[in-house]
Amino acid sequence: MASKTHTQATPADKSSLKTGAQIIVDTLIEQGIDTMFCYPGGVVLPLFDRLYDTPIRLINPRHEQGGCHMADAYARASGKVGVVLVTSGPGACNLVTGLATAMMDSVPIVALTGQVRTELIGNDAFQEADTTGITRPVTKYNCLVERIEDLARTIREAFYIASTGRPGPVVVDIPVDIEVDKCSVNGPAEMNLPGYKIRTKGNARQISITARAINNSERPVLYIGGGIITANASEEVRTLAEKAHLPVTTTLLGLGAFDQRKPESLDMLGMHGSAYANYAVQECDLLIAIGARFDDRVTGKLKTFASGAKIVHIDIDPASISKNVRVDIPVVGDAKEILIELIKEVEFRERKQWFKKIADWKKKYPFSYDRQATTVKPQYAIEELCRQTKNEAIITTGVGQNQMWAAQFYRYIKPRQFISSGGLGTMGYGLPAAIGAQVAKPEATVIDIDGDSGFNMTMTELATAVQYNLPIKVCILNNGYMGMIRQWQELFYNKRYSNSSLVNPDYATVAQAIGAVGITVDKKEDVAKAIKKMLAEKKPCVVDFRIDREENVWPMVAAGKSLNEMDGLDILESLA
Ligand SMILES: Cc1ncc(C[n+]2csc(CCOP(=O)(O)OP(=O)(O)O)c2C)c(N)n1
Ligand SMILES: [Mg+2]
Repeated sequence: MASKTHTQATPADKSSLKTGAQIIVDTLIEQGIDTMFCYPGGVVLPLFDRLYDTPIRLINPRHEQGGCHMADAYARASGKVGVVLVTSGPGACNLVTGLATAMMDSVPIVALTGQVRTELIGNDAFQEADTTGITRPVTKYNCLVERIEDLARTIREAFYIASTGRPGPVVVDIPVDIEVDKCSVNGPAEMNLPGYKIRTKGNARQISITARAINNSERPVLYIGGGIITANASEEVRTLAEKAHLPVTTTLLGLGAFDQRKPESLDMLGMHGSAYANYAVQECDLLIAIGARFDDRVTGKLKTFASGAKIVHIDIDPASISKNVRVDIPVVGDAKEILIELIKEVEFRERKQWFKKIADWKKKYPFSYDRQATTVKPQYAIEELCRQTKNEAIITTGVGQNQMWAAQFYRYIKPRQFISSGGLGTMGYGLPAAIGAQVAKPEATVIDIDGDSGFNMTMTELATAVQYNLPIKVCILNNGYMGMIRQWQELFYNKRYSNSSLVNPDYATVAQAIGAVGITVDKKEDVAKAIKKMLAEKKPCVVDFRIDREENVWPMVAAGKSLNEMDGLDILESLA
């Protein structure tokens, strides 16, 4: 690779000559980056060579998808931007699922991808892929760096775009010749984003109208999503709920944004949400949505969703207002800033009848399961996990039944505690997410509650946890099925279990072969002591819970049904 020298129009005495790789490293350090998830390849070797001498911690996943999920969970657990670095072609292509996962859940990631030499782009060069073309629909922003003079500015812009407004993943594609070229650098490059504007301060009039609507409401419900966690606005939500006396339900991604032990908590709403949250939403006269996006798993049939309610929507993203559900009072801006203003104007109201009605629903239809059963019930394992970790662990999940039981039976008390792929529903997320969260929070107990099938997808990352001595725990709720698929086939396809049963390896043996600890639990009476042993382990530890194979998740709003048309209520009622 021939090295070229470029100069910027700056006085030579104040500037210094740097390679592109050095500029990247300096910009990353300037951005406060201390950890990166990266996988090498030919076109990123100049950069890896520079990174070798920096204090930045480099974590090497076993697959780029895993690395991207690690960066994603690192961001969710810490509130910082997750950074991933991969090579061109196959490396960049392997990021796609991870980027789409982050995009759907508004998670800030900066992905640096190597690209073939500028002169070879478009030539079907070795390991060439059109990375910006491939990743455009799954990123908030992406670009190819075409001149070394643009490099520092572009990376700064990437961090800014990823982390501001509604956050999301950003890809910066860097041809290898730009890594080795030299450029004279004079101070930090200024960002240039004239078209990118973020409004954080909410309209004062709209906020007053919202406050009045709350003060007049007899049957309000606060419906909060992951945006509350992103905006670090949990404290403000608690103050609002207490001051105005509002019941609070959260989305899957909102879990942890409101302490579920509090009396105002309605727990999660939606397809597998609580009956009391779903009924309350359907019967409320005012629905105040904050940092949530009316996802179809939340609303059920749109036509009948909260049909008697006036709807307030507070969100940083103007594009999400009235996208799925018509909103009466929109307030665009940062949730925390808006809540601070809103709190000043709301008044306490008793709402005795409303809270009595909610208490009755709670009593009649609690989340429940057969506690007398002699088999290992997944819900019992999670309740025991919650008890032994005192509600304090960081929980990551797979997708499917395991994810829904983790949402229903662990009780979350603080933000950034529940880390799950909500929007995309990416199986295989749980294990790499646990690794990313553990890197971000070395002192925390981090547990992946996973499905057998989801674990199968990325279990190779257990070797990453072993290599970096990360004491993550994995609880596989092993039903030998793609359980959620089997549940749908049982209910809607006449029990024809087409392609949904699995022949699995012995996970404890697999864990041991990789250098982790493996435990198998096939008796109910062994659950508590296995969890105790797992929590005391310093090594990564996998517990294979051989659960009741045909256990279902209840309640369930079947696809296309209204939120109040839940199946399984008779089961919950009989177990209450
Ligand atoms: C990558 C990916 N492929 C397919 C699906 C569709 N899907 C949703 S849940 C599920 C089954 C999950 O099985 P398992 O991981 O064992 O979890 P369980 O439901 O049994 O707890 C499948 C295949 C998905 N969500 N993600
Ligand atoms: Mg399963």
